[in-house]
Amino acid sequence: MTFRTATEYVENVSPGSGALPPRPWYASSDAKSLSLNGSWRFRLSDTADAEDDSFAEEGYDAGGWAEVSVPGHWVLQGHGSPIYTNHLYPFPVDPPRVPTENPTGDHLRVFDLPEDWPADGGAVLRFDGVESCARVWLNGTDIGEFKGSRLPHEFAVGHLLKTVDNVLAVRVHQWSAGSYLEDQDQWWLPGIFRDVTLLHRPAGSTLDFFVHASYDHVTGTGTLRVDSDVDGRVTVPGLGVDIATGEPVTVPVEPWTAERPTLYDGVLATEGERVPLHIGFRTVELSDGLIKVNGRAVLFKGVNRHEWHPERGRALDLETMREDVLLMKRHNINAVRTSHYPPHPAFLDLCDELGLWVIDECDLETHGFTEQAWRDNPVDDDRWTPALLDRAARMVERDKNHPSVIIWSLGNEAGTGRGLTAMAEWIRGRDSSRLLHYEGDLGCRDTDMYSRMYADHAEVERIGRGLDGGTHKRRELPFILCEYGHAMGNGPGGLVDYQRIFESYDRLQGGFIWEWIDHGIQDERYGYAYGGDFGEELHDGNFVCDGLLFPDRQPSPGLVEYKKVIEPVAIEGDGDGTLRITNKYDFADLSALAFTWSYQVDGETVGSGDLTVPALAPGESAEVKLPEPPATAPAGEAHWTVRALLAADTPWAPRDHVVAWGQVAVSARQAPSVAATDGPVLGDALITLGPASFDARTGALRTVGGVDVTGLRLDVWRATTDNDDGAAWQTDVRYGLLWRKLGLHRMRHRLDAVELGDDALTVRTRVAPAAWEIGLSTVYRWTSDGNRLQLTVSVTPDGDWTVPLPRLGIRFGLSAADRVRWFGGGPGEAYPDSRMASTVGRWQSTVDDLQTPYVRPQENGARADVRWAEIGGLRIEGDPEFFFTARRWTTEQLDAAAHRTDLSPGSAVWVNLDHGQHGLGSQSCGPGPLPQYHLAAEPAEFSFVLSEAPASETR
Ligand code: IPT
Repeated sequence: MTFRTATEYVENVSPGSGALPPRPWYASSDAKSLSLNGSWRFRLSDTADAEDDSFAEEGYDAGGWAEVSVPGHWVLQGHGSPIYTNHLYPFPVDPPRVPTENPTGDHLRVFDLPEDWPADGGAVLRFDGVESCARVWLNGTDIGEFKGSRLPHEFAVGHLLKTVDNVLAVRVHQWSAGSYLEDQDQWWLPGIFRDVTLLHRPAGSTLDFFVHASYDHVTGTGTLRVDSDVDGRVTVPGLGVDIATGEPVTVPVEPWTAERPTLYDGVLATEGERVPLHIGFRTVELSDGLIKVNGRAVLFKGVNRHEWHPERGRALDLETMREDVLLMKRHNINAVRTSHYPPHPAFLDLCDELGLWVIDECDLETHGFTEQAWRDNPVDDDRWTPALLDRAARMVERDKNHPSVIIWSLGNEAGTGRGLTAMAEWIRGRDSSRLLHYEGDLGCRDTDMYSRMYADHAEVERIGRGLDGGTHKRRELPFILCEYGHAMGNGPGGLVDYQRIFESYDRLQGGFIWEWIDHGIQDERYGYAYGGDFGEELHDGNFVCDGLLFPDRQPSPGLVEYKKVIEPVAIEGDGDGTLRITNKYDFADLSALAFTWSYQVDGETVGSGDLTVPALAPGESAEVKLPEPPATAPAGEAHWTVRALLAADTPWAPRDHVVAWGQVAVSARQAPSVAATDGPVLGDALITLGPASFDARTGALRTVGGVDVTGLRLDVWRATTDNDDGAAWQTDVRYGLLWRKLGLHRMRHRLDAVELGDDALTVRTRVAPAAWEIGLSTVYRWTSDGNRLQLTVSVTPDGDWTVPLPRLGIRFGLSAADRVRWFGGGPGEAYPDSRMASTVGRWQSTVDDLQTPYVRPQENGARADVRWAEIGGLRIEGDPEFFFTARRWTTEQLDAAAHRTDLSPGSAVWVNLDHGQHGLGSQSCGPGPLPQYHLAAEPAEFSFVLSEAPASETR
């Protein structure tokens, strides 16, 4: 027997039925609306058809049901669990069928109309986002069902409304045919996760309107035409415009750009309603093979943004959205790709208002089909094309009036197919004023730009030179990296190397870091949970935590680095008293910035003032003379630090916010030197040398003055980063794995000799892992002038070293330490290929604050270029400068931890002083560190001078 069940719609490829045609999202000036957000009654079933639809009927008693917050995801409110898989479908691939186990949430809300709700006109019920499929009843009447999780759906409901006790029933299925189109790399989070709103639609109000506002950069005029399905008038008081809908007008305007987002407020007045307009005039075009806005090529300094909140998932409130935009603006980011679905529409309002270029991406990804060589891919199967076109239309119609949106993207990682071409054709037919993006279209058949993800530096350079081949069409097109710089864990490294390439070739129009924020879920057990923490049978662990922000939106060092790498003003010099200042904005001159100088000697500021810099036009450079160094400056290592600050408050940051900076060394550093005047003296159990004592048998350092030191020895291991470990599918060598295979995390230290010379204590060792013949002959040479102790470490590799070292330096334990002071790079961590943001200066911190809290613990917290540091009563000077790290756990403990909560402070503080670190790279989903950032296993010598710190404040 075959039968059609009442839930047949769930597995139907159709986008749904009953909904109104899509249209823009806006807050009407005068039509009433009623938010239906809040607490709803909720019942969870295991299958789509476990319950009949009687709950939708008036009078149904849901008093015994649970409650959930709408917008929200039920799995984050105590009902079921989130699932993270990355690209694998968490159910058998048999499109469009989904499993019988299909968590289904019945949602119920009873509402009264406000007293002033007009009796006339219609009403529309709007859902801004429901994952993944919903059926809706109002007052017992089935009004339709829909799929398309991050897209709006509206239903005409005026005829069903009552003044009181309206019963709105929504049945939400976690899995549906739509799930096959929504295989983005993120948590699967069912629920009504965006707003639900009832909108009054007065008679004679517009349903659909399209604001066309272009800018002619030659004449400086804008042309406005507002098309509306209901005739009306358009007024823009700031421009003296008062025109009929459908009628164009050309007037002098300030254009809209992400750098200067000029919006003109206007009104579209139809017989029934006044619709507020925020008009930005700009023209997007492909010309001379470049993406141009208002006649100029744009360089994208972008990020990929998923919507994320550590407690609320993808149910973002307005403040969180605003925080995202403010954080982007404050970190010099000028573009956002809404990976991989249209965001909450209010986010685009913020992009219009505060200024960001937007690639608006459709809610479409079928990545899991890659596992079957893309067979049965819905985008190449005509049965699914109506669903794809529905998705394209819902995005374009909703977002078409945003000046910030300059590019439509068909989706992400959906292979290739006729359905994508159909989407592209439909979009071009509907909106010819924007460009089209889709990364999977390698021949650029349907797109206006060649786009790739994670291409390495060399390939990007070849593309810049036009040597990448490809179809004829592609060779004529500009290039963007829609994803690069995989910000998982510690990293990404190599950003500045990409930026230099972007800036060298016109064809390269920048890129978008993957990604904005870690999708960690706040969790009592772990701090932040990631894939596998909810018992998923398939998952990709912490691959879901790969953002520039930690889940709580604290900027990671990767974001601080990116801000520096993409700063819009270059401040460079070579210490000869002049600076070269370059305006790297695409549109703005430098008049919004004020420049300051300061002069540091040994990291202490001894003078400061304002610097006059001409209001350079975009692309222009000027030589600017620095003042004379302050007459009072003492001798020492000196630097100029020059900053470009906001000259006045802006909507995104206050006056004096630092936009760009540069530091120029004036004089070289004097390396520490210790005259070897003392000799080692052998006692009963100890050897003494100057202020220090050593174990007489092993030569191990015991004390420096009153400071106990334990376990000082060569160290080459770091708790591997996500980028060291690399992604499983990477074909390039992954050093994290090789290092572990070779046993660099379990080096043995063989003692060969303890030699007492006239002026030195020499300890000879060989450091090597079990099972292998490779090793590091390591000699520790100790000397002293009676007050200070110098250690010179000489390392000579022996055997066939085919891998670089993770790190090279010494480590030791201190019994007590809290405060740290240092002169060198700071305030944050830095690694060889991520050190642009590190500023030379005097810094201080606590040991706890030196830690960077990566969601999965790993190597972190190294301060670069350290001249000297004081910790635990010890002063350490380096020759040459070194990387400084201190933590309350060992590297082994850090390496073993899976979550922050696995780390608990011990009594000792472990200090690493590194002569070198291997670069970070981006191999968790991209290229590893460039060769110049490899820490080769080769002969090395470095030294440290140890003494008691002058003040006890660093104990
Ligand atoms: C790429 C995806 O587009 C993105 O969603 C995310 O998964 C990212 O990788 C990794 O975090 S796809 C990958 C095969 C390059």
